[in-house]
Amino acid sequence: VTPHSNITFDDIDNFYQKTLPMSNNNRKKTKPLQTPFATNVTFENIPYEYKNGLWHPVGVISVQRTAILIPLQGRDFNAKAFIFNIHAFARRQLLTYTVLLVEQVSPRSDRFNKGRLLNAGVRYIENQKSLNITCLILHDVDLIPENDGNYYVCEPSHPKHTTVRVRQIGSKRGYSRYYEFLIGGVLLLTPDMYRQVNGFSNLYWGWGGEDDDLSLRMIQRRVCVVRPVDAVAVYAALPHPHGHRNDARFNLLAWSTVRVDGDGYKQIDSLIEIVDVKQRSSVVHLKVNVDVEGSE
Ligand code: NGS
Repeated sequence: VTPHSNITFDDIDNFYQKTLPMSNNNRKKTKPLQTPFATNVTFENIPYEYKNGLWHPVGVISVQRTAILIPLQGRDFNAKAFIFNIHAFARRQLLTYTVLLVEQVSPRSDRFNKGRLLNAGVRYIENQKSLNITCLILHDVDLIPENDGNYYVCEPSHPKHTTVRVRQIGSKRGYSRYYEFLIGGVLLLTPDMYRQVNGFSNLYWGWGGEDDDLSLRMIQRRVCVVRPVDAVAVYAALPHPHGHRNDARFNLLAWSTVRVDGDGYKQIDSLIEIVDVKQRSSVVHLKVNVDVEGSE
């Protein structure tokens, strides 16, 4: 059973509108949301208000201004479960934040281009100057953080990779651990660090490799990635079918470090077009054509 597969984004908006226009006095009692992995998703004790494009905890000044970016292609069922959980998680940590769904639209290719989506999402954030975002969280849509001690706070001069141990929901296998080099899944970094490595390569179409490419960029630019301790860096992975593998990924990786300056965030504007921006109560939903005519 896929969690929340039968609800719509409008249902989520209604839920937020009823429960979250938040000042201390006008909040209504609501039933906690039930999900298979977080049984008590509730916001009631944490007053929040939405102003100038960000969610703010009332009476608290957060240490950072955070944008959570979720690249997306055809996994709405994961996105809905994710959105419920990430708001609750962010609020328990008293973050000042926004959530951006960056969804791929591509008339010419059905291959997922996560690098272009994230570059586009970061550019969008950077263009919204008044948001003044100081921490970017690049977040896979299928990963639900399970420990509130996994602080979604950027380190000033080190990217932080937080998906250290991951369990598949519905599997008996327990937590797996990945290779040391991996920085995919969930990565926190400042906009400055993102620019320092020129973001992601734009050339990866299909599943795999774009995150390893970023890892190589960081090594080349002498950027050292840190991780939280094992006990808190735990995630539940939502079920989903697997995407098309990118057969070209190993060749691309071989030449990754020579492309850093010429293929990445700086080059994104000519490759993509934001075709729709929808401000919902719970997320900003961008639709991005990652494959505009004439781009390679
Ligand atoms: C590696 C992929 C990464 C991917 C990682 C974990 O093999 O892009 O697996 O994948 N690298 C290459 O293919 C070169 S996961 O188990 O999360 O689906 O992130």
